[in-house]
Amino acid sequence: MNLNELLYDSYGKTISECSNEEIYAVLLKKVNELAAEKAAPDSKKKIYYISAEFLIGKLLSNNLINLGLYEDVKTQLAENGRNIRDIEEIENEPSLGNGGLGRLAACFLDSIATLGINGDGIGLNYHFGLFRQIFKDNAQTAAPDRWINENCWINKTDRIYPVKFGNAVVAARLYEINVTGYDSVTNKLRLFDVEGVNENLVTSDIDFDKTAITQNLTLFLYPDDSDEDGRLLRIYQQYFMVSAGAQLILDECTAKGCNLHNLYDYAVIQINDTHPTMIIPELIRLLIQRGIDIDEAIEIVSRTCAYTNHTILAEALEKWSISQLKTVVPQLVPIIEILDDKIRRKYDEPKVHIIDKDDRVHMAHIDIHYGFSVNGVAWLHTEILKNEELNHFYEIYPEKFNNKTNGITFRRWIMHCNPELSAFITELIGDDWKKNAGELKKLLDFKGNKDVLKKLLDIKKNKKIQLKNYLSAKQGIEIDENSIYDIQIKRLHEYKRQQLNALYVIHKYLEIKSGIKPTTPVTVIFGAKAAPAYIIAQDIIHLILCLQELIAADDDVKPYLNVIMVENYNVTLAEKLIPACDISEQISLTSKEASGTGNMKFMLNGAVTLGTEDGANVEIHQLVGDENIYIFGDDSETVVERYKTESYVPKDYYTKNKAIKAAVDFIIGEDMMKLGDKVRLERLFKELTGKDWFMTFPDFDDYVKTREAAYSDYENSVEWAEKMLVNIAQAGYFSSDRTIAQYNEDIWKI
Ligand code: 26Q
Repeated sequence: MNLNELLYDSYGKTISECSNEEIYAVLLKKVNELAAEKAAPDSKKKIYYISAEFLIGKLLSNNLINLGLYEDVKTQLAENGRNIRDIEEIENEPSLGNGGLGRLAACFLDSIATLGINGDGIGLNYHFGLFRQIFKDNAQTAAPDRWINENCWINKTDRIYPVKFGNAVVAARLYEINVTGYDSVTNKLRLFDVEGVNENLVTSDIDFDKTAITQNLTLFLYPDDSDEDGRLLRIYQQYFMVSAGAQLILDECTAKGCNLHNLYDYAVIQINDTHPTMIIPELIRLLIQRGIDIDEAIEIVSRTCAYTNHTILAEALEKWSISQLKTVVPQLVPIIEILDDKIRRKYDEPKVHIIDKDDRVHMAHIDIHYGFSVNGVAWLHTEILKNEELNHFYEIYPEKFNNKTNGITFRRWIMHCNPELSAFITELIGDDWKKNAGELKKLLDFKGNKDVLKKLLDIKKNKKIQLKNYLSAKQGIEIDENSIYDIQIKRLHEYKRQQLNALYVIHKYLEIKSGIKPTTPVTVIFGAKAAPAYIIAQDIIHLILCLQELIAADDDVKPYLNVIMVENYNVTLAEKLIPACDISEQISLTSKEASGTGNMKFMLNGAVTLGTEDGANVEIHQLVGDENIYIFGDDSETVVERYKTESYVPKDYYTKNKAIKAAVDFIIGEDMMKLGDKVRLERLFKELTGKDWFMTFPDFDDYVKTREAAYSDYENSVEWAEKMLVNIAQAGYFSSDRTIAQYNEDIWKI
């Protein structure tokens, strides 16, 4: 690609004369053309990955890497005094997801294309992605995040499908984003948008008229489901997505010669959590409409659909009431009733019925009964599904249950975000690891090689300086590159236990105040958005922001401990934070985090995990061994048992354990009250001492001890670098290429 020529054709200017915006626009257009030329050849069978979220992140560099153009473009820019990182800055991040589930879908699309598998994503073209987080008075506020402009990656098509609701018919227009594979084919992310969406419905912040369905369907990605209007809109969104998606799938299959009786030979539909579950009754409805009898329609659809579960938190499992469904999608209700009736005739156990005694439809139950595969997203998670949460279903259909441990795309999560480390790895073991991640194991040969270990430390230091400069320039935050970077970045949720990390910070603060000072200073970094309606999560953010302010103003403590919460944590920021991290905080209450994927990104970039034996941490632990991970906390049996027997009383710990009492009391102590909001801090104090639903107190002592052990081990830089090396070497298993190969081998069979 000759960038000067391209720019000259468009603007009559050279690289050095063009603005960053102009260079970005020209690259976008050219990359889009080149990507389209690599469109995957049609195969008979195709995978449709349907998901309410695709957290794709910025695409320019990702696409340049996948098309093999990155180095060339970077060099041409550099030769003319320009930096590709400045061009990247122009792109708006499409935040079309809340967190892990959405980001997983994006990594999967990358790997599906990379493996040359014919497969597309199906989702929604939200005009505003996840809200932009702005801190004001030590609290989170939310602003709309518009990402669509004339220079973005969506391509409009002329395909439109009608979607019929109880009270309206809307037109779903298809938009497409090219999904490039690494040195491979291009697939598509197909996003439906309602014609006539009205951005003026937004009143203030992220509030909008939730009842104007025909104008608001694709206005916002949902950050929560806090009120009735909101919940109804969520059902409208879901049906809009699955109805248009089902029509698209049937169209494509029939165009390839499918007679609908053999749909499963042409399509496999992977249902990403229960958000797209209505595609099952919708497909059944469409097949009946096209002349197939209901029993056969059910059989066909059951052989086409597979379901992935991402959570064991009961409150997160979707249940819609029959009356809600009657309002939004009355045409599906008789079908759902038939699906339920068939189950009731076979099984007396109410726990496996689809409609419960309160007339609520359990969406996951539809997927399990009427799909051919049910998978969890990490070994422990799948075990808990089989033996606890979904045990009644497992006893009926043991053959449907399988595990697919999550993975991440190495193109974004090392090659793009850490080119320095990538280049060094290639220097040591050659280039094959980029396509065959298992090759990273060859790095183990360099254990004990002082030069290699030193170089790893140098690269880490360099990334720490880059992060320092970025945060200073963008957020006015100052950090010390000679400190330990201890990072927890993920959605704010009580089960993920940012509050436990915050209690440690208080404990450490008090220790420093009493004269016990760490050898190496520590920078504790948080990044997290909280659902606007999730009050306790907001309170935890408030606590952290107050601690940040308190410590920054305390000259006794500041040189040893720095606490910061980055604003508006998103994919773009993750790409800067992860390569700079020394210690990766993965401290969810054991049994609660289905997998986690941040844990994998950190290890790949040479951070060492401090975590519980939860989700994919279990597999990380197995791969790296006790020496190269810091594990603490109660095991999942203990936790599950404690819930069952309701035997946990936080007050017992609070009164008996001095360190816990001191840290928790501090929340409502004089210093914090001066800075913070009394209502928030007292509510959080009460929550912890009275409920502590995610059991931070029982794990507190072990957490402190283990964290101190990690800090102490950090002092021996050679030994630490060896831990980094082993983590990188063993991260190959967590390539999403491996995950997708397993989905294809066991489920999709394309
Ligand atoms: C549901 C109803 C109404 C509104 C929103 C939602 C909603 C939205 C997003 C429910 C759940 C989500 C997202 C869940 C999620 O991200 N789960 C994570 O999935 C990752 C990928 O498998 C795992 O690694 C994480 O452990 C899991 O928490």
